[in-house]
Amino acid sequence: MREKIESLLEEIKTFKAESKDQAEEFRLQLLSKKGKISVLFDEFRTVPNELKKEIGQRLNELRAHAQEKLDILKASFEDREDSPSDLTDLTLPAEPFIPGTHHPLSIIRDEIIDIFSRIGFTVADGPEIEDDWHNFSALNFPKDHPARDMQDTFFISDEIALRTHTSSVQVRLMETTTPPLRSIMPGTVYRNEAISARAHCFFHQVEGLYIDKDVSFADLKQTMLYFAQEMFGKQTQIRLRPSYFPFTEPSAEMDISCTICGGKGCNICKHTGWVEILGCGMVDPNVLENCKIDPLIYSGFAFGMGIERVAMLRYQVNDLRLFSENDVRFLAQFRSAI
Ligand code: 2NM
Repeated sequence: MREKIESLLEEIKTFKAESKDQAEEFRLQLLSKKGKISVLFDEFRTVPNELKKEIGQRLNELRAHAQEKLDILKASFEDREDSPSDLTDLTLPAEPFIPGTHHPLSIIRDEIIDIFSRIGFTVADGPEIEDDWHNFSALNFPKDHPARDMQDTFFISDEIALRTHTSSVQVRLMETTTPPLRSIMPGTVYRNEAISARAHCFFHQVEGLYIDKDVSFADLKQTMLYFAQEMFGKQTQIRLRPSYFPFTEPSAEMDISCTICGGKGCNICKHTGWVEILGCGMVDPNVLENCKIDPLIYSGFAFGMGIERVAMLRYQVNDLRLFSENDVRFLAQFRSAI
């Protein structure tokens, strides 16, 4: 009997539990009703009377020992569940937090909004799925204009298409607002084109509109010069070339002095010293009339630019597809100043 008690004591001392389950196993083997200690208590009845006092004492000590060991094991596993394990070193420096970046088109769009908001332009928004009136008819596009062709525009039905420019938002604004009005419209536009380094089936535009009494071409020119110098630097020069758009008369295309070579001639400007940046003009009186604005009282200018084009010049990106491929090696290079 003594030897059995001693060997069990040794067993308890050396027992190691790695988990809650193993602690429970310890309880079952030693302390349960059919466990090794209970068996010893049963055997105790056969111990001769003169030894009962000593053996009884040893048995009680053995049980207390086992119970104490079990309590310690249980406590250690409960602790581990809601407090850091021994492996957590709270003095280590924190994991570095790597912030994301803004998309280059978002950075440029926000800069354009910022530049125009400083001279009183608000931002307007409208639907990307448009009807024929807002995308074409109100804007003075003749019925047989090539832009109305299936080859150039994504039609959803006879009357409904994906907008091909954000001028449709300007029509909505003119229809619902009495001048003066001064807004820019940033947004995605869609054209049915084969995808290449220079063209895509969708791109991003900012168009602007200013209508009031006595708005002149001089106002347009000065506003465009202000924009070019804010976006590309104070030394930037502009030049306007006569052009044609259905919704403006007169119309012009605007070049800026090449930001790369400063006008001396390089690959970007194809050795001309100038790069095209936007289209603009005085809003055609037909358009004003279509939008219930009296062209005898009011006049206005409008302009439109591709955000991709501005971003390509600012960041010297030579392939339009990079903007929509979501390659992080490209995107991670852009950090917004704002
Ligand atoms: C351009 C170029 C020139 C333009 C005109 C209008 C509206 F609605 F007032 F008629 N919105 N945008 C416009 C004028 C757009 O983009 C190259």
